Amino acid sequence: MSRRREHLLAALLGVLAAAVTVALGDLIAQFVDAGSSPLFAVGAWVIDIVPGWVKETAIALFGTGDKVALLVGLGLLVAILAVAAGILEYRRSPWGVVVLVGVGVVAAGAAVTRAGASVNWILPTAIGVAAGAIVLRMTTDRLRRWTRAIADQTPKADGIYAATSRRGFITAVAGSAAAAVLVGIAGRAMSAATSAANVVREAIALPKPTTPAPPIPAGAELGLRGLSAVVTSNDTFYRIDTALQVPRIDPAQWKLRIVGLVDREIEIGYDELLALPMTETVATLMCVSNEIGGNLIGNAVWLGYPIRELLKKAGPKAGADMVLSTSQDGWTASTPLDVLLDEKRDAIFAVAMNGEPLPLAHGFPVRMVVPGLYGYVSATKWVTELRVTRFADDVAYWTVRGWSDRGPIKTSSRIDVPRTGKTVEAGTVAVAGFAWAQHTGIAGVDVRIDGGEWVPARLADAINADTWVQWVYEWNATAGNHVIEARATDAAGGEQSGTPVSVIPNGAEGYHTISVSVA
Ligand SMILES: Nc1nc2c(c(=O)[nH]1)N[C@H]1C(S)=C(S)[C@@H](COP(=O)(O)O)O[C@H]1N2
Ligand SMILES: [Mo]
Repeated sequence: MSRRREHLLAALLGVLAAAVTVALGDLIAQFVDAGSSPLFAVGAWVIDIVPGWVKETAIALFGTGDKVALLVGLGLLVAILAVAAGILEYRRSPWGVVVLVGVGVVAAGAAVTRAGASVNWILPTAIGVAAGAIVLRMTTDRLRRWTRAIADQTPKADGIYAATSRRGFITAVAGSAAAAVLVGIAGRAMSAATSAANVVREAIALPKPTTPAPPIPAGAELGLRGLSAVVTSNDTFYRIDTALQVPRIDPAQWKLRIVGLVDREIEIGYDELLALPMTETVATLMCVSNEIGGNLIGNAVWLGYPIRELLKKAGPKAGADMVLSTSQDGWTASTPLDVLLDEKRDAIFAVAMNGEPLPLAHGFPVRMVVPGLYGYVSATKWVTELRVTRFADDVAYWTVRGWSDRGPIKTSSRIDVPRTGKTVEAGTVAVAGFAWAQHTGIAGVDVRIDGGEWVPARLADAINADTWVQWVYEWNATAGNHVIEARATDAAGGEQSGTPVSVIPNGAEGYHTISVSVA
């Protein structure tokens, strides 16, 4: 085979490996976050770092096609690098793989440094590069065997060896190419499904609340540096669920059914639900897996329809004591029936979160929000069915896995500032955090320094009894190392327990304790 032909084939193998890398990275990104796709992450990063004049020239040249131009440009760059990697791997293995990994490191770096990224954003690039490297190694190896077989032909083997090597090479290339195409199609199809769901979501006109929540008191937010905001934004709100792939539900297809021990079954669609009188409520959602001091807790303004109204219409039968809610993806939660029927509790089918239709990851189009219960026994996202039943007859997803069948939230507190391990200056130091006892309310927070006397902190204004409350304690800090603890007391007189208890089976207990050095 001619040198030229060898190099041409090696270059194509580089392009094939790059295609595998990009396609698989894009598919994995659909499970992590669309923004973590290697090509898009690098593109977004380039947009951020190029000087203003380059951007303006690009816009002047390509107009609104500037982003397409950028992606085409990046594609060309990737192609050049891929050709180089293919030839290098063929001639000087493992240098081609080194080039591939090097480009991967840059792309992964671009991905993790995106706004809102987490370490998981490395995964699409890492997995893509790993697969690309395997393809590059394997196919260049097959090419080498084939060309060697042609060169080595002895009279006896007479072409047979060369023919088998050729077949091996073609099989490897065709297999990898087919895989790249299939993976690429799957990734794009999934991405299209998400954008379709997002387009539908963005077009929704939310109804005005018939029962609006009272305005949030200005004094609810202390506005201290390092203290989380009293209302959590949608993009910083914690997310916990078993969904590997966020369900994408078309509201036009969505139906909620109420079945089981009821006088009459009920079925309602999304538009019918939106047409009902909506209640607005502020409530703090929390995960039972939240460790002491953890951040699996968030507070939002919800808009929705009271669950009790639909339950009353269905007419629960005597003997029923539980509602098993099921999500589109088959997850279940067991919620006490009396809690859902409570006239004084805003348990709702929520359609909006902080003034927006529910984000896909937070349960679009409809989820449950039940003040006072941990999420695993109440906050069903993508909810599609409520079965009125009995605790004796049905069990929920997490109950089977060792968690309690009931999960009222425990009175607790957290210290946000100073951060544990920090050094602060002597003098007045604001020690501040949150306390919560959803649906009971917070009566006070006490702080204790170095195991001394408990002293009261100042509470910010409460939004309502269903929300967490900020608190602050002006500490006169003296030089040395200190241990600070916080303890909440709820409006029913219940005091946060200081004896450490693990999160399983029904929520952590203990004081959040931090250590700081004062200089
Ligand atoms: N469909 C579905 N809903 C779910 C879950 C789930 O795994 N699947 N997890 C629950 C748990 S354990 C919690 S703590 C809350 C978290 O809600 P968030 O992700 O909106 O913060 O959702 C609840 N709803
Ligand atoms: Mo949870």
